[in-house]
This record gives sequence, C-alpha cells and structure tokens, in this order.
Amino acid sequence: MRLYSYYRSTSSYRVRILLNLKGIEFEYHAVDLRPTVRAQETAGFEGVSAMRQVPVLQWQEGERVHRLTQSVAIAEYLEERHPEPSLLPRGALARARVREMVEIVNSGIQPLQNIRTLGRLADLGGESAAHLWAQEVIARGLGALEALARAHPGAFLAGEALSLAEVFVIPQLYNARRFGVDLGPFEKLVTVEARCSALEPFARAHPDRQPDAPGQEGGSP
Ligand SMILES: N[C@@H](CCC(=O)N[C@@H](CS)C(=O)NCC(=O)O)C(=O)O
Repeated sequence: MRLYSYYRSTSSYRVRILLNLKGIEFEYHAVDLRPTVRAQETAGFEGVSAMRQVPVLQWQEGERVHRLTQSVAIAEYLEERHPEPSLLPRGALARARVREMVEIVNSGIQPLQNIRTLGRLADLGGESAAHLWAQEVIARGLGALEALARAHPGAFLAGEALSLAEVFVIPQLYNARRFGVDLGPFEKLVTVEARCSALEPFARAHPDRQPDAPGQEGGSP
C-alpha cells in the first residue's frame, strides 16, 4: 500500500497509526503542504485526491488501482478488511461511543483549525486571530473528549480497550501542543496519550519519525 502523507498532518498521522496497528506495510509518499510549497496544488495531484488533501491510501488489486481518501472511511475500510486487532468494541452503544469521540476530532475540531481554514482566517483577520481561534476550537473539543473519557473508566478513552478513539485523539493532542494549548485540564487524555506513546505502532507513526520531517533524510528544512 502507498500512503500519501505529510508528517505534521494529523489526518495522515491517524492513518499511519492505523496501518501500524493492523501490521500493514506501506510506502510513504510525502506531499509537502507547507504554504511556501503547496505540493497538493500541483497538476497531477488532483487525480490522486479531488479535495487536494492528504491522507490518500492507494493500493493495487490485479490491474486496478484503488484510492481512498478521508481518514474515517479509511479507518472503517481497514477495520473491515483487517479485523484484527479490532479497534471497535463489541456492543452497539460501545461502538457508537468510540465513533462519537472520533467525530468530535474529525468534524468538531480538525476542519476548524486545518491549514486551509487557518490560512484563510489569517488572510481575513491576521495570524494572531487565526491562532487564537485554533486554540479555542481545540480546547473546546478536548474538553468534550475529556468529559466523555472520564465518564468511561478504564485504561483507554472509551474503556479498557484501545480503539479508534485513540487513533484520532492522539494526533489531535500533538496538534494542540503545536498551537500552545494548555493541556492541564485534560488529565485523562494526557494519561492515555502517554500509554499510547509507549506502544510501537503509535511511536512509529509520530510526525518526528516520518521521512519528510525536519532532520530526517528527505525532510523539510
Ligand atoms: N476529512 C479529511 C481531512 C483531510 C485534511 O484536512 N487534510 C489536510 C492535512 S491534515 C490537508 O491535506 N490540507 C491541505 C489543504 O487542504 O490544502 C480526513 O479525515 O482525511
């Protein structure tokens, strides 16, 4: 499989964790999203992603090349095709609880503070207004996640088992630090993050360890 990714893209980070957890090898294809480069806008990339975004998962079956975008769709696909280890618990409500956490990140936080949104906000209102907005939406979403996680005692966010909730929330915490969000109020999220960081599939997916990260061969300056 090939993953079109950018080291600091949290949506790509989710898919890297997923592939590692499922034990699926992949070729890393870097797309440089830096505003000074914007490789996603190059002519060929529209055929890879109509939204001109990463992540994109690409694989071949016989003659056919398949591409899938949107990390939630990718997560559900991988869960169905590679059910072990399972990242969704048994029971309709428990599964819905995990998806609830996934959606808080996927639609409640990330689109409001992604590179495109913040770039436009900075154009309209200046860099510091955009930064403040990002801090606010991240902290608001993390507050909701912390409350949900505390309501479900256990070593992980939705109970005793690792699930898609960690796959989505751990990258968002990385981004929260980038934006200087105070993580003090999110004690359970940070505790679970430490537990996940000690696991190889999460550690290997970390932005700093990607081939396009600064300091890595092929990394950005
Ligand atoms: N809903 C999408 C979000 C994808 C997304 O926002 N990707 C960002 C990086 S995290 C991107 O490629 N931004 C570049 C752009 O929009 O120009 C997913 O979950 O995969």
